[in-house]
Amino acid sequence: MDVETVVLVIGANGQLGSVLTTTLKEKFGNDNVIASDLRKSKGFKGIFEVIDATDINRIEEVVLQYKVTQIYHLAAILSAKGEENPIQTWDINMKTLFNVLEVSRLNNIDKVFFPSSIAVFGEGAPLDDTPNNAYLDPATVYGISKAAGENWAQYYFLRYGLDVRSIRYPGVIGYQSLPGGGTTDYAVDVYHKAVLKKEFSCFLKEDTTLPMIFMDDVIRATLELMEAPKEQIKIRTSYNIAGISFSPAEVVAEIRKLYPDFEIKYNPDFRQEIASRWPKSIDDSAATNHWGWKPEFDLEAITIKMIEKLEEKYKTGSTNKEVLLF
Ligand code: AKB
Repeated sequence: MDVETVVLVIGANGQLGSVLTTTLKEKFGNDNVIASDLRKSKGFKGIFEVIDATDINRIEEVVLQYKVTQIYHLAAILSAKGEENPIQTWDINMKTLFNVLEVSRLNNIDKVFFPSSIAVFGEGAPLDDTPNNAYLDPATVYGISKAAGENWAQYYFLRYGLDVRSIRYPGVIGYQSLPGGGTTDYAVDVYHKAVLKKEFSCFLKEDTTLPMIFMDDVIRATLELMEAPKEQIKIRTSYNIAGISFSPAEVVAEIRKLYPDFEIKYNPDFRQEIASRWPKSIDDSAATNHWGWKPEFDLEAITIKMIEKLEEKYKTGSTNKEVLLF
């Protein structure tokens, strides 16, 4: 008899974790998804366990309690925030990953998901159509931790047969949740400001093109990767996936089709330095060839959906606070 899938999501309060948890609950059932984070978020419905992922015993306790079979490890300190305290960022990002890998190995977890990022690329990689196997010389501690993490994921697969799967996420854009501490976060905040009819101050220059992806696409990519037959997963470090590439000027032009008076000012800060070393566009042909990846949302579709959903949210008061992430 097949063992029932029971999923543990570590970092369930985050931008991606919160949406992924909801989708996983729809797929596997409320009783088979254990959300976890440092604290329970207000109004969360379902099974929730407080886990500090730097504590290996606590992860193992929850894994044993619920007979967990899959772990999605989404907790990490992102690129911009990570620069405030590089050694602490390294310690947290690596310690939490090692804990997840070790608990998974020792408890025969079926599958582990570990997100990597376009932050693994640096000056040694081509900026356009950056290939999956480009040279990795990241310039942020977050990028360094993700590049190292990818290699550890592969190590656990090769040495112990642990089925760890990974995607290099572009900047993620969604209306459901807020990002925090990333360099691509402007591309979420800009929509909130447009809907709130506020001027937007952008911390990147107007022509800074970066790879981005819509939340629906990124959730689908993650589940498609995790569902793919094992033999189709031929890259055990991490897969590039592309959504759409655009600059702040391009997103503003798109927003102005709906809000012609929308104003933006450019005040580049240290995040410009980070962004200028990241790819402008991504070659995701390996993901396409190996497990059928194909994005659906372009900039126009993203903009229409973001604005429609955020207008709805602000009207019903389900997002009542102004977004001040930066
Ligand atoms: C960040 O900007 O740090 C993240 C990422 C691209 O991984 N959104």
